[in-house]
Amino acid sequence: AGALNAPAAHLLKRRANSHKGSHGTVVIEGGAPGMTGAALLAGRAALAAGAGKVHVRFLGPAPHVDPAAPELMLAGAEGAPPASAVLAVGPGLGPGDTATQRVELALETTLPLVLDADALNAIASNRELAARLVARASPTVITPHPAEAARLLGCGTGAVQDDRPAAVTALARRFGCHAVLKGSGTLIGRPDGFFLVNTSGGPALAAAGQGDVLTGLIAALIAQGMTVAQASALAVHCHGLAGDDYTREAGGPLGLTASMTVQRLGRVLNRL
Ligand code: NPW
Ligand code: AMP
Ligand code: MG
Repeated sequence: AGALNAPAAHLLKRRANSHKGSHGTVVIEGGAPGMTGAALLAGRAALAAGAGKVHVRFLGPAPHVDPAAPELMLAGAEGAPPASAVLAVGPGLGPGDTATQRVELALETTLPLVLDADALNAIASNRELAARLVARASPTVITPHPAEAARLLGCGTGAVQDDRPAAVTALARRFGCHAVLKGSGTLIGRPDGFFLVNTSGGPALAAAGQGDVLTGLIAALIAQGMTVAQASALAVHCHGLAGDDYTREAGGPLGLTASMTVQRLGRVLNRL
């Protein structure tokens, strides 16, 4: 996935006179009560991956500031989102009518869209939302882990894991979008059935919030000019490299938190 996407990495090279407006605005929606951290992790990852500006919109009361990333702009998710290059919905979004409504509104926009976590669970449990995703013409990527993929496909997690290439192909074909089937050997599928296999990453990434970081990373690469397909593959590859770097330096996979992965994104991306 990394080698095939080397040309896309050039989009991250900065002109000497670039400014924050050159690097795109990301909007993240999620962070229901009890899962505020998921949306914050996605937002922090988007900043760390070079997005010009990042708004995080919460389903519950918004924190006034993220002390670990005061650069983030935080607000409630009601109403229309601010103008942006890309919208990512799902980290910590939670269940319920408000979550469903956010996914519905996101599908109506013409923005590139990253759908993760509870946005996927909403689509899996609502035929109307699933039909809207299928009908969506603008670039979209869904990023399920195996259990979320199973919900989307109406099968068990075991069936997904028994034939992951078949599962990623089914997801991309059924929903007419790009699909990232996460887990060991993440697969990145296109609607036409072509898929890439990622070889970076390992069990250091098997930790809470790592998927939320990946969502913010994909969104940041789209904001900086990559297509959804390029951003998905390169983000998965780089997320894995951050895990591999940690494992090498720490002498093993234990101890990498999602917050630590965020701190490593700049180094990994600058290396491309
Ligand atoms: P098992 O246990 O094997 O049967 P859920 P979630 C499976 C937010 N978060 N390979 C596994 O099933 C998210 O953004 C908030 C195989 C596992 O138990 C969501 O909005 C955080 N199986 C919400 O929580 C930090 C795999 O899926 C089950 C697998 C719920 O998301 C955490 C869990 O899936 C979290 O990100 C793999 N590689 N990976 C925060 N700090 O605010 C997963 N599974 O039930 O969809 O729950 O992923 O925790
Ligand atoms: P989530 O379950 O949504 O938090 O996503 C977990 C993230 O960590 C995904 O990007 C997975 O591909 C990655 N991950 C988890 N476990 C492994 C593993 N054993 N090997 C490689 N990547 C993993
Ligand atoms: Mg997740």
